[in-house]
Amino acid sequence: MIPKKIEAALNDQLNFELYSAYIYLSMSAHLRSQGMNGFANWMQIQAQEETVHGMGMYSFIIDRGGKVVLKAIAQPKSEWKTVLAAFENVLAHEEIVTSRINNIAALAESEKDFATRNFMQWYIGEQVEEEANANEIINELKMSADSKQALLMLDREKAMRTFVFPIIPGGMKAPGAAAP
Ligand code: OFO
Repeated sequence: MIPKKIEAALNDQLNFELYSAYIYLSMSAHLRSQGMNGFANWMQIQAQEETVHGMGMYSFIIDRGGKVVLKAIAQPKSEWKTVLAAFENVLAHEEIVTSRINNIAALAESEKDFATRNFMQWYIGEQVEEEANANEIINELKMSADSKQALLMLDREKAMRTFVFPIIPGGMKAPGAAAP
């Protein structure tokens, strides 16, 4: 049985992951309105990944005998001055997510809930990747600061990103995956 404190923390983080999805979907919509369809594609895929991150927590809470309680998702911003500003927002947001994930892992340790501590390990690794990805794109955008042509090339490159279902040990199985 999952400790109540952990159940509450995971339900909060489930909400925050869906909020992340909402932010990135909003960025995607904004970027499309600016004709930046490649960056918009990148953000849309990011939103899909965040939904799976949230669903990982959804499945884990249930598998541990807890109850999922869905809360309201906060309204995200809908405008960013530049593509760079949007990606700086991504990085700032992911840094918040990292600290929340670390806090849950620390709580699981203090509660001696090693199943949750083990489950959180995937998210800890994922956050390293999330921050690195945002940093990389911020650097690319800064390097292309004065060149519309460079920005267009980056936009075309980001159009190539495709969705790969994240496999989270202990989380939701990929659609169509064989039952264990
Ligand atoms: Fe779920 O990693 Fe971003 O928020």
